[in-house]
Amino acid sequence: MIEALLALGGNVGNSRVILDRAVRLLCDGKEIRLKARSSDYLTPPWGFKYQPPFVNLCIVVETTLDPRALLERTQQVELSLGRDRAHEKRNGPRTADIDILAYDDVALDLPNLTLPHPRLFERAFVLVPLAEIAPDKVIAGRRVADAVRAVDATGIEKLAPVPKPAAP
Ligand code: A4P
Ligand code: MG
Repeated sequence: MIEALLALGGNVGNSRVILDRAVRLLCDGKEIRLKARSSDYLTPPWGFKYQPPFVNLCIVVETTLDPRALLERTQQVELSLGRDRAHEKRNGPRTADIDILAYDDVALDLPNLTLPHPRLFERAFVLVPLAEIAPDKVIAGRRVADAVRAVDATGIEKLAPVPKPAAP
């Protein structure tokens, strides 16, 4: 089993419900096991500003899949949740985006997969949830808890857990 860190985000539809489904679809308990999950965060849109706020979260998983197979699996989950890459604008609205932030200490630069994720350290919407569950993780020589202090986290709001329906 290899440890991988993933970031999820979305701002179309009921993002908390959609991203919760994404985590459950992805982490089947066999090839991908959920080790830790951050809170959900409401985050101001980054990049293209004129769109609704996003919900973001991060997870730590253990997996038997190699990096390419893991990417394939994340893209299958995005599609099954209604993501339509053909009609999306870069940095624009989407139902569910799943990025692989890091896969063990692997460094990779393939046409469709760069590891660690090249824009990870610019993004408070990734670093804030990641620092909640993996503050001591070192990625590309940087400790997550240090990296989060270097970004502007203005407007990022930690959301309370979604209440579970009361038992009958
Ligand atoms: N790809 C390469 N490396 C990776 C990796 N490590 N993990 C390739 C995942 N994918 C990777 O991705 C484009 C291509 O990147 C894929 O085909 C894959 O082979 P994509 O998901 O289609 O496009 P993208 O995610 O829009 O690209 P990018 O540049 O990563 O954009 P963002 O930032 O993910 O854009 N604001 C807030 N607050 N929260 C957000 O979650 N997200 C975006 C979306 C914009 N603004 C946001 C948020
Ligand atoms: Mg993506």
